[in-house]
Amino acid sequence: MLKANADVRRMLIVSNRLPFTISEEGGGLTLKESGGGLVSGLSSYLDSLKTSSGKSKYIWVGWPGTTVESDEAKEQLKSIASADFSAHPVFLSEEDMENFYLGFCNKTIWPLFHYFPSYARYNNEYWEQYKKVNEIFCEALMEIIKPDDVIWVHDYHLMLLPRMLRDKMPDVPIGFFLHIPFPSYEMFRLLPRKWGTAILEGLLGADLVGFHTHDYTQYFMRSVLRILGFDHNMGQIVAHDRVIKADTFPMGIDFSRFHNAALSPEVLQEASELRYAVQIGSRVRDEGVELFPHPTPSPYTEGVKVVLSIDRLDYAKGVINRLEGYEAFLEDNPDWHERVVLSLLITPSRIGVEDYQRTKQQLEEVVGRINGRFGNMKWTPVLYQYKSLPFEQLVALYVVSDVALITPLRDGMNLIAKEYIASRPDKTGVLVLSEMAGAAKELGEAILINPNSKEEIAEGLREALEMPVEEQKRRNGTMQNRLRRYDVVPWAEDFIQQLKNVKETQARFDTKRLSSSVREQMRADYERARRRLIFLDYDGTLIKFVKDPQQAYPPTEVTDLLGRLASDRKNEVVIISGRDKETLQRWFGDLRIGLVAEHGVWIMPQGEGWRMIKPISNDWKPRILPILETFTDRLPGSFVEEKEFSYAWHYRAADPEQGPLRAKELLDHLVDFTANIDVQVLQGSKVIEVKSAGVNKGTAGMFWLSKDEGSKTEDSKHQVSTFVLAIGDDWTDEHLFMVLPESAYSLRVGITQSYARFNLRQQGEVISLLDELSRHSSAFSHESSSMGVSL
Ligand code: GDG
Repeated sequence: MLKANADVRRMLIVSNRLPFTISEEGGGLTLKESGGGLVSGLSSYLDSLKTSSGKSKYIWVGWPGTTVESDEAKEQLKSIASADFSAHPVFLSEEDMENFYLGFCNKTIWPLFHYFPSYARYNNEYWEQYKKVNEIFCEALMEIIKPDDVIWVHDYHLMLLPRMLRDKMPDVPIGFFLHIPFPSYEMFRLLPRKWGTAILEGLLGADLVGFHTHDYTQYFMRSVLRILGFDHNMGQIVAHDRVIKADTFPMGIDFSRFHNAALSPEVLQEASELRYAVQIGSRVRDEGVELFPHPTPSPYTEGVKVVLSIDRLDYAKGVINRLEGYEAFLEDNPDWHERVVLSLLITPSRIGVEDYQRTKQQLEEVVGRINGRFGNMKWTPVLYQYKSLPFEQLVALYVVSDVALITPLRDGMNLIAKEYIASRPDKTGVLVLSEMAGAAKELGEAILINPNSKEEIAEGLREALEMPVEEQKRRNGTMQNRLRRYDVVPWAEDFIQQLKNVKETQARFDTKRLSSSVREQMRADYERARRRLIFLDYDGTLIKFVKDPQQAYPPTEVTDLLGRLASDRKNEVVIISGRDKETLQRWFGDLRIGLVAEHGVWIMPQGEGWRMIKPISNDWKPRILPILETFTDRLPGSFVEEKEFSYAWHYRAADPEQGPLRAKELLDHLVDFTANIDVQVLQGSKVIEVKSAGVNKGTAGMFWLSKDEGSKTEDSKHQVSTFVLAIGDDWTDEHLFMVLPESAYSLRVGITQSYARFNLRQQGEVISLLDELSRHSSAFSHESSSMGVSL
């Protein structure tokens, strides 16, 4: 069984980059741990996945960050990566990376998913390369994967991988987590349809798809509905033949790592030096305790404050807006001149993408403008660094900063905001945070601003700088408690636990799934039976649904199959449908089978004419029709089908979101309206039926079943009398399932709760099952018809 802490199963973590950088020293390769949110975040969780003997129970699979040419170097790297980092490298050439990483990942997906559609390039070569690299990852995984492994795929570089793996490993647990926003449908649909479809299908190859916020999860499910047509119920999606879950897991940080580092002597020393270096004051206060006595008095006034800004170089991080907000703040608040500095740290990133280089130039221009405009010999308003700092220096920056100003235009989560709060052991400091960052959903006590408004940034900054210490502590205390509780280990454990739950849900459905042993038994019972009664629903059971029900006439494959079954004289085949009797007559009239129309209003035993089981009236029809017509007018793509004793309001061809809403409204309306009329209102698959009460598929089925009572004979040897099989796909078939004898084989198509004894995953399985039975008919029973019970 898959356990949350995975001490039984091995975990394969798959991400674009492995958590180290490679350098060549003395002719050999040296691997050094690299930073980054995912890496630093996950490492403490992964540490918990060690056996008692210290052996890792995980393998990290990804690109090692550089092109490795020779086979010898590849082997060397493989063995060092495995020994030192428990990692398995995926080798990619520079050309692979060009169109894949710099291309599709960072010029198509990244801008689009961060709401920069004008930056997005739609280049077919990028797409082809994206597919190819996902395949390369799949092959690399197949080299090491074992059936008992748990796979956790990370981020937008590998959205096709879950499906590719699923095709090769149908049962292996696969989780996928997206670290960036999933955009709204309007943005996602900008992708060419073929790509968008493949990406969604790719993700649905996983068992669990996770996002940082509820909005991203909802947007994903909306795209799945609108593009693939799969609806969801509380995040559970039944796609093709599997249950998949989409859910929200706001990623946590390694809280104590930052918190403890902020108290460590090395970091405090570093912070003290920083404070001295920027000459902004002589002390960091920890509830009144002086931590850093300063050797010389500061040239600045006592109250000088540091405002922190740290980001990877990225246009989505909103650094230019931030600088403009800071500029507006300095403009509006001359009293703050010389009393505040903005410490701007930009970490190099995606060097080869032009949009990033442009962003760098622009932001450097604005830094120059602000310093030139407001600065003087004593004061540099923006202290700018373009580099990556070691961990201790990073935390030291968090420690010395009175305010963190984080204003991304879009950000999946933003870990810097969380790390800043965690690195304030005395609970002072103020976080000014963009409401466009996923982190804003959890950090409501921060000053939330809209990053598109420099006025809001300026005002937020002023409020932060003037916030009383008690208020700072109150807010940070609440945020720290939250971040401490749901830090990265519970986050990862929660994800893996949910993955386990999905697997259990799938297994529950699988227990009702027609297994090969039950199928074997069914075949044996079928063969031995003296008489066989086979009830088959039509739409969704014998054929797939189509948008226009009149186009759903039976293909030859189906009529041939029914003909074959019916030609065995032991068999009585009954099509039991909601359709009108004329259509059924036209389509199946030539076959030697029984028919039931309008959900049981009309029956036609084989070789006889149509008749009603009991007299029913249709006086109610003129009152119902106007209601249905009104709803038809209001929902393009819907229409009313009139039958003798019923109406069907179809909405399969309507908008997939609006359709169910209107259907619910109509249903409520009809239930109220028909309270005193002798009709029943049924909800089928994308159809609402109103029909005369008193008959249903169950009452119709009873007609054939009760005939059987009179003719019951038991084979003395096998104790088998009538073999009853019923297959249907929607809840109108449940009426039939309910009246069947216990020994009957009742099968519901689709993964859903049912009175049926067994589930078939998809419509195609109905055909193969009947085909198999019909071949048994032809092999064993045709010529023995004289032995059968006469029908
Ligand atoms: C993506 C999503 C989401 C930064 N500079 C230095 C440094 N860092 C570390 C920080 C932090 C990480 O890098 C940055 O994480 P972010 O969350 O801010 O942003 P992305 O890199 O864009 O990450 C983002 C994240 O994935 C996780 O799901 O939150 O929305 O875009 O951990 O500490 N670390 C060191 N020196 C630096 O100079 N040592």
